[in-house]
Amino acid sequence: MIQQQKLILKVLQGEKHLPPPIWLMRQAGRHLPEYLKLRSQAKNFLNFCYSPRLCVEATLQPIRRYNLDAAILFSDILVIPDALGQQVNFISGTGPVLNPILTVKEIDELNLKPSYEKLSPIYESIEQITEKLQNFDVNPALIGFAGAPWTVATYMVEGGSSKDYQKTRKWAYESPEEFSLLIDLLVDATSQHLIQQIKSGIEVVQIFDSWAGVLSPFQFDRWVIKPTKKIIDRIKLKFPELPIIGFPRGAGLLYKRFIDQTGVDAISIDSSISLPWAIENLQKNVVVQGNLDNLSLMVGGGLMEAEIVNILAAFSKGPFIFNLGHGVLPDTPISNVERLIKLVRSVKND
Ligand code: 1CP
Repeated sequence: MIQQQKLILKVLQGEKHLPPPIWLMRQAGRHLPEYLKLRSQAKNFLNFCYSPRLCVEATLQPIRRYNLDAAILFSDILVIPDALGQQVNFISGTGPVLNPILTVKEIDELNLKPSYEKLSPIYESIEQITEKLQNFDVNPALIGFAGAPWTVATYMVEGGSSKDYQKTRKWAYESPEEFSLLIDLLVDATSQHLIQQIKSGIEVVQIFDSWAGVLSPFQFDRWVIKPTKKIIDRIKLKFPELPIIGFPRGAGLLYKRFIDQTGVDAISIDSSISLPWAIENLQKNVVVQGNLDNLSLMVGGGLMEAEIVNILAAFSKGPFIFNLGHGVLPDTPISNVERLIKLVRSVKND
């Protein structure tokens, strides 16, 4: 049987489609009761990510429940520091805790390449998910991902989550040559990891730069645009047709420079971006994805519905993928997600 090309892949090639395809950042995990149940089967979060049985199931859970147009591989951006030999722990109630990297000596002590042995269960999971996705009616595509070097570096240097990223930003100002050793290492590791994901069956890549918005424009060029462009160039050299979505969250007006200079096929916009500005400056050149406020989804009701209608009306004239401005929050009611999907899928071509 010849399968029709997947809707989200058509849109990523620049086709306009109503209703638009929909998937949600962080659709797996946290807000799903079935995930919380599954999660209790592994003590340690990274072990969960490295178990094909658990990873495959967590990836498929939101597809079974919501019939979305894409599944996103269940994994984490911090598998890269872990595979580079940095100690990474996820502590419940606290979040990730890493042994901070603060000197060139500590950068030198990292592995030059991410350990294939550590990451290979992820590639094995991708093969299994690809096979299982063929059994779903909506024909969902499989999205792979990695954190962008800047965002991953903030965790490696701060030793976990941060409010102001002071140590990382300070290092980048005080000694850009030293800091670039870490960024370059991450460019290599991230490119390899994404290429291996694609070889295993991933159909779309998203690069999460969740903390891109804390950099000044000059620093943004150096630590967000340039490393991202290098990763994209390396992927495109091997897989020129494979669509890549960039997500430099919080970049504001710099989103324009990001799409002009990195070579992304699509741009995921956060909720702060004005719709007319995005149509004029982004959607004319690339596919746009976004940008419902994740808090609006959590609260639901009439205001959420008005926002959804606005977003749909604004982006309907070009290629568009419905998504949030950031990931689904843990306390989001299932019924709000169901309402969102129903509303998006009820849009008609006029
Ligand atoms: O025990 C648990 O269940 C841990 C919670 C959890 C989950 C479910 C973490 C810890 N990571 C994940 C999965 C995850 N992380 C996915 C796959 C699930 C899906 O998308 O459906 C993805 C794509 C990520 C990506 C990720 N991890 C990002 C980028 C996206 C974003 O939300 O900004 C970031 C910044 C992380 C780091 C991370 N992982 C986990 C925590 C608690 C954190 C720190 C977040 C912070 O600093 O605010």
